[in-house]
Amino acid sequence: KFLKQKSVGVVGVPFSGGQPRDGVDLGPLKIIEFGLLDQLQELGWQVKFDGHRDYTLMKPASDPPVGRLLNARYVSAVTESVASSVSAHLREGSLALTLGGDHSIALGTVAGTMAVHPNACLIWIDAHADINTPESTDSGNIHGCPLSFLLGIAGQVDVFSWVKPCLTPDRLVYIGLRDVDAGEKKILREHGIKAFSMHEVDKYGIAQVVQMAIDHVSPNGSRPIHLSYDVDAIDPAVAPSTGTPVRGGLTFREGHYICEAIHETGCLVAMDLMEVNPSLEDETAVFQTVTIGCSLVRCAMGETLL
Ligand code: B3U
Ligand code: MN
Ligand code: MN
Repeated sequence: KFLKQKSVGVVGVPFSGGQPRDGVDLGPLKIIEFGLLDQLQELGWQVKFDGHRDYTLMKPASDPPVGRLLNARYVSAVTESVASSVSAHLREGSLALTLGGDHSIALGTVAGTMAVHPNACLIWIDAHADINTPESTDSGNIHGCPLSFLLGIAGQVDVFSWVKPCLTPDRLVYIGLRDVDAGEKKILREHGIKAFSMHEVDKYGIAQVVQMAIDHVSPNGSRPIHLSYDVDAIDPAVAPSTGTPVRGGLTFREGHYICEAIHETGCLVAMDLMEVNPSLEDETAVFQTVTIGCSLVRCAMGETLL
């Protein structure tokens, strides 16, 4: 509905500066090595991929903490660049697919989407809420904070002055939450942000949850959808190679059902696949996690079981 042609621009972001564990920067390389681009072509997509950018060139020589925030200058520079890559693909009428990397990158992808589709809504699939403010974050890891910047509740942080508030609480919805900080719970409550935790997935079933989520952020299917998928939403028994696994997650099928249902809306304009870390756990675990990453993207882009 919102794309000019069946083409996808792929942005590979080998970046780990939003959190402390090495290896998540290898995610995009592994996902593409596993054949994702060919798989998308087989689904009928024209695939545009400029290769993996080397973001290490943007690393500042010195990047002391800004308040509690770690690597703030580096994260800011990388995400600003990602925002322009994503918006360039969207302006051409393509879907923008971003492969991470840690979830701080979504600061860039969502800003990029909103620059082209200001009315877009955001469906955030994650074990975590990623909505800490520079004041509320305990860890200082910016992958736990991107939504507070996008919503404009982060306060003034000069290093991130390029980020303009571009998201409103009514256009954000979560599925999969199960590890939310006390400060984040307060933010969700105060801003009336809709969230379907694993409790609601158990209670209503995934089909009803996805329907309610879509209806909430896109009444009458009127809005373009940005899907930001943190692989740690999936249960670690199924997708183990990720930096902050939390048990009690989405099953293999629940994780895929979300993507299938969002595809069926015909409104998907951008997708992120984040936090795949091929350096964690054993070879079997990496294989499982990377193949699931590929199949989640394929399902969001039209692969069906029949
Ligand atoms: N909420 C915690 C933990 C966390 C957030 N996102 C991930 N972990 N992956 C924080 O650091 O803000
Ligand atoms: Mn996340
Ligand atoms: Mn997470």
